[in-house]
Amino acid sequence: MSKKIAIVTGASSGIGAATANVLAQLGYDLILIARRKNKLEQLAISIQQQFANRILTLSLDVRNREEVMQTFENLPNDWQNIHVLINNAGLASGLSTIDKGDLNDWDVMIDTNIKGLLYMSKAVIPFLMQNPFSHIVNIGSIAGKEVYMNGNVYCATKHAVDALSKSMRLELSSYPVKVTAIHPGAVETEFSIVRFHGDKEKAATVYKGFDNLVADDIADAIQYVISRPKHVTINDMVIMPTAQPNSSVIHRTS
Ligand code: NDP
Ligand code: 8X3
Repeated sequence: MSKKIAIVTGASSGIGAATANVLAQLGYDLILIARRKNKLEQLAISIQQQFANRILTLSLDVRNREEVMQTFENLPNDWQNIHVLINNAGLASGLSTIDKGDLNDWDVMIDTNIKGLLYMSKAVIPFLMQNPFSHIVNIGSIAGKEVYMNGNVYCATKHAVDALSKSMRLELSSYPVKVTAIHPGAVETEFSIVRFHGDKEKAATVYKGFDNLVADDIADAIQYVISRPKHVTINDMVIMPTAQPNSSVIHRTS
Protein backbone atom coordinates (compact mmCIF):
# COMPACT_ATOMS: atom_id res chain seq x y z
CA MET A 1 0.00 0.00 0.00
CA SER A 2 1.33 3.45 -0.94
CA LYS A 3 1.55 6.34 1.53
CA LYS A 4 -1.56 8.40 2.23
CA ILE A 5 -2.43 10.61 -0.73
CA ALA A 6 -3.90 14.12 -0.66
CA ILE A 7 -5.43 15.91 -3.65
CA VAL A 8 -5.31 19.69 -3.90
CA THR A 9 -7.28 21.45 -6.64
CA GLY A 10 -6.17 24.94 -7.59
CA ALA A 11 -2.61 24.08 -6.53
CA SER A 12 -0.91 26.32 -9.09
CA SER A 13 -1.31 29.46 -6.97
CA GLY A 14 -2.30 31.05 -3.67
CA ILE A 15 -4.05 28.97 -1.02
CA GLY A 16 -3.71 25.73 -3.00
CA ALA A 17 0.04 26.05 -3.46
CA ALA A 18 0.55 26.91 0.23
CA THR A 19 -1.61 23.93 1.20
CA ALA A 20 0.40 21.57 -1.01
CA ASN A 21 3.54 22.61 0.89
CA VAL A 22 1.92 21.95 4.25
CA LEU A 23 0.56 18.55 3.17
CA ALA A 24 3.98 17.57 1.85
CA GLN A 25 5.44 18.47 5.24
CA LEU A 26 2.81 16.24 6.89
CA GLY A 27 4.07 13.34 4.73
CA TYR A 28 1.27 12.98 2.18
CA ASP A 29 1.96 12.01 -1.41
CA LEU A 30 0.26 14.64 -3.55
CA ILE A 31 -2.00 14.88 -6.57
CA LEU A 32 -1.84 18.53 -7.62
CA ILE A 33 -4.51 19.83 -9.98
CA ALA A 34 -4.92 23.09 -11.93
CA ARG A 35 -4.98 24.21 -15.54
CA ARG A 36 -1.45 25.72 -15.57
CA LYS A 37 0.80 22.66 -15.81
CA ASN A 38 4.05 24.71 -15.72
CA LYS A 39 3.11 26.26 -12.36
CA LEU A 40 2.25 22.83 -10.94
CA GLU A 41 5.56 21.43 -12.12
CA GLN A 42 7.51 24.33 -10.58
CA LEU A 43 5.72 23.71 -7.28
CA ALA A 44 6.39 19.97 -7.48
CA ILE A 45 10.11 20.60 -8.05
CA SER A 46 10.30 23.00 -5.10
CA ILE A 47 8.50 20.52 -2.80
CA GLN A 48 10.69 17.63 -3.93
CA GLN A 49 13.83 19.64 -3.16
CA GLN A 50 12.73 19.54 0.49
CA PHE A 51 10.72 16.35 0.91
CA ALA A 52 10.69 12.82 -0.51
CA ASN A 53 6.98 12.78 -1.39
CA ARG A 54 5.67 11.38 -4.66
CA ILE A 55 3.83 14.06 -6.63
CA LEU A 56 1.47 13.64 -9.57
CA THR A 57 0.66 16.88 -11.40
CA LEU A 58 -2.54 16.86 -13.43
CA SER A 59 -3.38 19.67 -15.81
CA LEU A 60 -7.13 19.50 -15.44
CA ASP A 61 -9.96 21.98 -15.81
CA VAL A 62 -12.39 21.06 -13.02
CA ARG A 63 -15.26 22.38 -15.19
CA ASN A 64 -14.67 19.59 -17.72
CA ARG A 65 -16.79 16.79 -16.29
CA GLU A 66 -15.73 14.11 -18.82
CA GLU A 67 -12.07 14.83 -18.19
CA VAL A 68 -12.53 14.83 -14.40
CA MET A 69 -14.47 11.54 -14.40
CA GLN A 70 -12.11 9.81 -16.85
CA THR A 71 -9.04 10.92 -14.93
CA PHE A 72 -10.25 9.25 -11.74
CA GLU A 73 -11.76 6.20 -13.48
CA ASN A 74 -8.31 5.56 -14.96
CA LEU A 75 -6.25 6.50 -11.91
CA PRO A 76 -3.22 4.16 -11.59
CA ASN A 77 -3.45 1.70 -8.67
CA ASP A 78 -0.57 3.29 -6.80
CA TRP A 79 -2.39 6.66 -6.75
CA GLN A 80 -5.67 5.37 -5.31
CA ASN A 81 -4.95 5.47 -1.57
CA ILE A 82 -6.61 8.89 -1.27
CA HIS A 83 -7.24 10.21 2.26
CA VAL A 84 -7.67 13.94 1.72
CA LEU A 85 -9.41 16.05 -0.92
CA ILE A 86 -8.91 19.81 -0.75
CA ASN A 87 -11.56 21.37 -3.00
CA ASN A 88 -9.88 24.74 -3.40
CA ALA A 89 -10.02 25.60 -7.14
CA GLY A 90 -12.25 28.61 -7.52
CA LEU A 91 -12.48 32.19 -8.55
CA ALA A 92 -14.41 35.42 -8.69
CA SER A 93 -14.86 37.00 -12.09
CA GLY A 94 -16.10 40.60 -12.15
CA LEU A 95 -17.74 42.76 -9.49
CA SER A 96 -20.92 44.51 -10.54
CA THR A 97 -24.64 44.70 -9.97
CA ILE A 98 -26.79 41.97 -11.50
CA ASP A 99 -28.29 44.26 -14.16
CA LYS A 100 -24.77 45.12 -15.37
CA GLY A 101 -23.39 41.61 -14.84
CA ASP A 102 -21.44 39.79 -17.54
CA LEU A 103 -23.02 36.44 -18.41
CA ASN A 104 -19.64 34.86 -19.15
CA ASP A 105 -18.40 35.90 -15.70
CA TRP A 106 -21.45 34.24 -14.13
CA ASP A 107 -20.95 31.03 -16.09
CA VAL A 108 -17.28 30.71 -15.20
CA MET A 109 -17.98 31.20 -11.47
CA ILE A 110 -20.94 28.81 -11.36
CA ASP A 111 -19.14 26.21 -13.49
CA THR A 112 -15.93 26.34 -11.44
CA ASN A 113 -17.01 27.04 -7.87
CA ILE A 114 -20.13 24.84 -7.80
CA LYS A 115 -20.06 22.36 -10.67
CA GLY A 116 -16.28 21.84 -10.63
CA LEU A 117 -16.34 21.17 -6.90
CA LEU A 118 -19.19 18.69 -7.43
CA TYR A 119 -17.44 16.85 -10.28
CA MET A 120 -14.25 16.53 -8.25
CA SER A 121 -16.18 15.33 -5.20
CA LYS A 122 -18.20 12.75 -7.14
CA ALA A 123 -15.02 11.43 -8.77
CA VAL A 124 -12.97 11.20 -5.55
CA ILE A 125 -15.53 10.23 -2.86
CA PRO A 126 -15.47 6.50 -3.85
CA PHE A 127 -11.72 6.43 -3.04
CA LEU A 128 -12.22 8.32 0.26
CA MET A 129 -14.95 5.85 1.30
CA GLN A 130 -12.38 3.03 1.23
CA ASN A 131 -10.39 4.80 3.98
CA PRO A 132 -12.30 5.53 7.19
CA PHE A 133 -11.58 8.98 8.66
CA SER A 134 -10.57 10.37 5.32
CA HIS A 135 -11.35 14.04 4.87
CA ILE A 136 -12.81 16.57 2.42
CA VAL A 137 -11.94 20.23 2.97
CA ASN A 138 -14.00 22.64 0.89
CA ILE A 139 -12.73 26.19 0.55
CA GLY A 140 -15.77 28.45 0.82
CA SER A 141 -15.50 32.14 1.71
CA ILE A 142 -16.90 34.81 3.99
CA ALA A 143 -18.88 35.43 0.76
CA GLY A 144 -20.58 32.11 1.49
CA LYS A 145 -21.77 33.37 4.88
CA GLU A 146 -22.71 36.96 4.01
CA VAL A 147 -23.32 38.94 0.84
CA TYR A 148 -21.64 42.23 -0.09
CA MET A 149 -22.39 44.89 -2.69
CA ASN A 150 -21.81 43.66 -6.25
CA GLY A 151 -20.71 40.21 -5.05
CA ASN A 152 -24.05 38.59 -6.00
CA VAL A 153 -23.08 35.57 -8.14
CA TYR A 154 -19.73 34.91 -6.45
CA CYS A 155 -21.53 35.06 -3.07
CA ALA A 156 -24.20 32.68 -4.37
CA THR A 157 -21.58 30.17 -5.51
CA LYS A 158 -19.89 30.26 -2.12
CA HIS A 159 -23.24 29.93 -0.32
CA ALA A 160 -23.64 26.80 -2.47
CA VAL A 161 -20.26 25.53 -1.25
CA ASP A 162 -21.49 26.05 2.32
CA ALA A 163 -24.68 24.06 1.59
CA LEU A 164 -22.83 21.30 -0.27
CA SER A 165 -20.37 20.96 2.62
CA LYS A 166 -23.27 20.37 5.03
CA SER A 167 -24.84 17.85 2.63
CA MET A 168 -21.57 15.98 2.19
CA ARG A 169 -21.04 15.81 5.97
CA LEU A 170 -24.50 14.35 6.44
CA GLU A 171 -24.24 11.85 3.60
CA LEU A 172 -20.71 10.68 4.40
CA SER A 173 -20.99 10.49 8.18
CA SER A 174 -21.57 6.73 8.26
CA TYR A 175 -18.28 5.85 6.52
CA PRO A 176 -17.05 8.20 8.05
CA VAL A 177 -15.53 10.73 5.73
CA LYS A 178 -14.96 13.97 7.63
CA VAL A 179 -16.06 17.18 5.92
CA THR A 180 -14.80 20.64 6.82
CA ALA A 181 -15.60 23.97 5.20
CA ILE A 182 -13.12 26.82 5.58
CA HIS A 183 -14.36 30.34 4.88
CA PRO A 184 -11.65 33.00 4.59
CA GLY A 185 -11.99 36.76 4.35
CA ALA A 186 -9.50 38.75 2.28
CA VAL A 187 -6.38 36.72 1.39
CA GLU A 188 -3.82 38.30 -0.91
CA THR A 189 -3.28 35.84 -3.78
CA GLU A 190 -4.00 36.01 -7.52
CA PHE A 191 -7.70 36.11 -6.56
CA SER A 192 -8.32 39.84 -7.17
CA ILE A 193 -6.15 39.91 -10.30
CA VAL A 194 -8.43 37.19 -11.68
CA ARG A 195 -11.57 38.97 -10.44
CA PHE A 196 -10.50 42.18 -12.24
CA HIS A 197 -9.53 40.30 -15.41
CA GLY A 198 -5.78 40.86 -15.08
CA ASP A 199 -5.83 44.48 -13.81
CA LYS A 200 -3.02 44.22 -11.23
CA GLU A 201 -3.22 47.87 -10.14
CA LYS A 202 -6.91 47.58 -9.31
CA ALA A 203 -6.30 44.26 -7.59
CA ALA A 204 -3.57 45.79 -5.39
CA THR A 205 -6.02 48.39 -4.02
CA VAL A 206 -8.07 45.59 -2.43
CA TYR A 207 -5.22 44.81 -0.01
CA LYS A 208 -4.06 48.39 0.63
CA GLY A 209 -3.80 49.85 4.13
CA PHE A 210 -4.51 46.79 6.27
CA ASP A 211 -2.97 43.47 7.20
CA ASN A 212 -4.73 41.02 4.89
CA LEU A 213 -4.54 37.28 5.34
CA VAL A 214 -1.90 35.37 3.38
CA ALA A 215 -2.21 31.92 1.82
CA ASP A 216 -0.11 30.35 4.59
CA ASP A 217 -2.74 31.42 7.16
CA ILE A 218 -5.32 29.25 5.41
CA ALA A 219 -2.88 26.38 4.84
CA ASP A 220 -2.14 26.51 8.57
CA ALA A 221 -5.87 26.11 9.32
CA ILE A 222 -6.10 23.20 6.89
CA GLN A 223 -3.17 21.55 8.63
CA TYR A 224 -5.02 21.97 11.94
CA VAL A 225 -8.35 20.54 10.78
CA ILE A 226 -6.90 17.48 9.08
CA SER A 227 -4.65 16.69 12.05
CA ARG A 228 -7.43 16.36 14.68
CA PRO A 229 -7.91 12.97 16.35
CA LYS A 230 -10.33 10.51 14.70
CA HIS A 231 -13.22 11.43 17.00
CA VAL A 232 -12.97 15.19 16.28
CA THR A 233 -14.34 16.92 13.18
CA ILE A 234 -14.10 20.66 12.65
CA ASN A 235 -17.26 21.37 10.65
CA ASP A 236 -16.80 25.00 9.80
CA MET A 237 -14.19 27.70 10.17
CA VAL A 238 -14.51 31.40 9.33
CA ILE A 239 -11.08 33.06 9.21
CA MET A 240 -10.85 36.83 8.86
CA PRO A 241 -8.15 39.49 8.87
CA THR A 242 -8.43 41.26 12.23
CA ALA A 243 -9.09 44.50 10.33
CA GLN A 244 -12.06 42.93 8.47
CA PRO A 245 -14.93 42.29 10.88
CA ASN A 246 -17.33 41.25 8.11
CA SER A 247 -17.48 40.90 4.34
CA SER A 248 -18.23 44.60 3.76
CA VAL A 249 -16.03 46.44 6.28
CA ILE A 250 -12.25 46.76 6.23
CA HIS A 251 -10.45 49.18 8.58
CA ARG A 252 -7.66 50.72 6.52
CA THR A 253 -4.90 52.98 7.81
CA SER A 254 -4.32 54.55 4.38
P1 NDP B 1 -5.77 32.11 -6.78
O1 NDP B 1 -6.32 32.81 -7.97
O2 NDP B 1 -4.39 32.47 -6.34
O3 NDP B 1 -5.85 30.53 -7.00
C1 NDP B 1 -6.97 29.93 -7.60
C2 NDP B 1 -6.58 28.53 -8.04
O4 NDP B 1 -7.72 27.91 -8.65
C3 NDP B 1 -5.47 28.54 -9.08
O5 NDP B 1 -4.56 27.52 -8.79
C4 NDP B 1 -6.19 28.24 -10.39
O6 NDP B 1 -5.32 27.52 -11.25
C5 NDP B 1 -7.31 27.32 -9.87
N1 NDP B 1 -8.42 27.23 -10.81
C6 NDP B 1 -9.26 28.22 -11.20
N2 NDP B 1 -10.12 27.76 -12.11
C7 NDP B 1 -9.82 26.44 -12.29
C8 NDP B 1 -10.35 25.41 -13.12
N3 NDP B 1 -11.38 25.65 -13.94
N4 NDP B 1 -9.82 24.18 -13.05
C9 NDP B 1 -8.78 23.92 -12.23
N5 NDP B 1 -8.23 24.86 -11.42
C10 NDP B 1 -8.74 26.10 -11.47
O7 NDP B 1 -6.81 32.38 -5.61
P2 NDP B 1 -6.91 31.84 -4.11
O8 NDP B 1 -5.78 30.97 -3.76
O9 NDP B 1 -7.20 33.02 -3.27
O10 NDP B 1 -8.26 31.01 -4.23
C11 NDP B 1 -8.39 29.67 -3.79
C12 NDP B 1 -9.81 29.48 -3.29
O11 NDP B 1 -10.01 30.29 -2.14
C13 NDP B 1 -10.92 29.85 -4.27
O12 NDP B 1 -11.95 28.89 -4.18
C14 NDP B 1 -11.41 31.19 -3.75
O13 NDP B 1 -12.74 31.45 -4.10
C15 NDP B 1 -11.24 30.99 -2.26
N6 NDP B 1 -11.16 32.19 -1.45
C16 NDP B 1 -10.23 33.14 -1.70
C17 NDP B 1 -10.17 34.27 -0.90
C18 NDP B 1 -9.24 35.39 -1.16
O14 NDP B 1 -9.47 36.50 -0.63
N7 NDP B 1 -8.17 35.20 -1.92
C19 NDP B 1 -11.06 34.42 0.26
C20 NDP B 1 -12.02 33.37 0.40
C21 NDP B 1 -12.03 32.28 -0.40
P3 NDP B 1 -5.22 27.65 -12.83
O15 NDP B 1 -5.51 29.08 -13.18
O16 NDP B 1 -3.81 27.24 -13.11
O17 NDP B 1 -6.22 26.68 -13.35
C1 8X3 C 1 -12.92 36.02 -1.32
C2 8X3 C 1 -13.17 37.02 -0.25
O1 8X3 C 1 -14.58 39.03 0.38
O2 8X3 C 1 -13.45 39.07 -1.78
O3 8X3 C 1 -13.83 34.97 -1.25
O4 8X3 C 1 -15.36 37.69 -1.45
S1 8X3 C 1 -14.18 38.25 -0.82
